[in-house]
Amino acid sequence: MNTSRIFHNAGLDDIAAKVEAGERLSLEDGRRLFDCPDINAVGALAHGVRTRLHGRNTYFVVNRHINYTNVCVNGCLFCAYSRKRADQKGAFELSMEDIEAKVLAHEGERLSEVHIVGGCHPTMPLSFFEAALARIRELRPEAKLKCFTAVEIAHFARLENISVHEVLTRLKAAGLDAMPGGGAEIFNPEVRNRICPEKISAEEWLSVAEQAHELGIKTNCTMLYGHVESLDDRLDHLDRLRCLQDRTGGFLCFIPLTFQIRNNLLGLTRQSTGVEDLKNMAVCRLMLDNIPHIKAYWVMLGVKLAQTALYYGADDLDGTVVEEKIGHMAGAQSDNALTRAELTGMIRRCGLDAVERDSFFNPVEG
Ligand code: V47
Ligand code: SF4
Repeated sequence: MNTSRIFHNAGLDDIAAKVEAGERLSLEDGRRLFDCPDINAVGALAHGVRTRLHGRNTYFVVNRHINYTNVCVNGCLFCAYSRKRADQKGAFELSMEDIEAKVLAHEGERLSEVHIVGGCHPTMPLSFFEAALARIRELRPEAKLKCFTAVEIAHFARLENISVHEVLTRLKAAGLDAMPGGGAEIFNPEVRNRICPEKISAEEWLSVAEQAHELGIKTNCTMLYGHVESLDDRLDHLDRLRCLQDRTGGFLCFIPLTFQIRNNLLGLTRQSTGVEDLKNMAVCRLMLDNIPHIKAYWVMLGVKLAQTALYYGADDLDGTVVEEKIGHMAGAQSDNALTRAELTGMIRRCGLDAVERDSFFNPVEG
């Protein structure tokens, strides 16, 4: 059966025509895609966009994650990773020496990215992070530094009693190249109030991202889904991201984060199904018409579903990761790390072309 027949049978003729013409989909179109029972038709539309943008190229990065602390003043109810106080069981704080040791692990292997995020610690000063970035730059000059979510940036500003602009300017001067996309969760204020009442608002998150973009700092963006939000909340979230992207063009990659249910304080016990994850991936690709890359984060999805998602709109798998904590403390079943060879094999065995990249999606010679 050809694809136009598939779209016709799924009642998606008009949406397929818009996608073909490169027209923006409305929120109603997005809702029809979510409600369409034919997951393969929705996936085929998204795969068409992914192929138009990237062909068979499928990106990955040789990176390592460093979580500098899980002590966090925010106490989001979905978060299994954080601890309110440093003396609580399971709480940790890395020293400069700990960070250096992590950066120097696997010293013989080229590292393209260091991804640093942590809790909003009540006392760790901005000067510590400036010194850490400068030290990592010295130890790993080849690596791009993708560090601190908008939530952490806003936290540093509050803690130091300075503006977000000043925090960003100082971190950029210390070596910050780009920022990861965490902390966006779901922008709807009622949902935010239920799942992370202490966290910065949607407006503040978007404002930090906008200020970073204005300073030439590219960022990623995320959506945490599969908890208490509705499908319309997801669409509102995607719409707010693409509206900011229209203004700044500063988002590189979007990562849908499927909620991991273990150890949450919301009483949620239902893990999203693979079908829901794939449908969501496809709808995100179709709605975010101005964000170049969509990531299938293997840590949260698991390797096999991440591979399948490469045919539902995703073009990136993130990377080697090494020592992921946030998803695993919430029950993610994936390994803690993949090697370059494993990632390359994972992609090639799906019939796609593996492209090793840096944080900006520039190809890196393997
Ligand atoms: O902001 C917390 C989420 C995020 C859970 O930018 C959870 O390249 C699922 O943003 N289940 C941090 N998700 C991770 C993140 C990220 C990861 C990889 C790459 C990039 C990138 C960004 O993790 C948090 C929060 O939204 N999170 N708890 C949970 N139980
Ligand atoms: Fe803190 Fe981030 Fe966990 Fe919220 S999600 S409690 S901000 S570490």
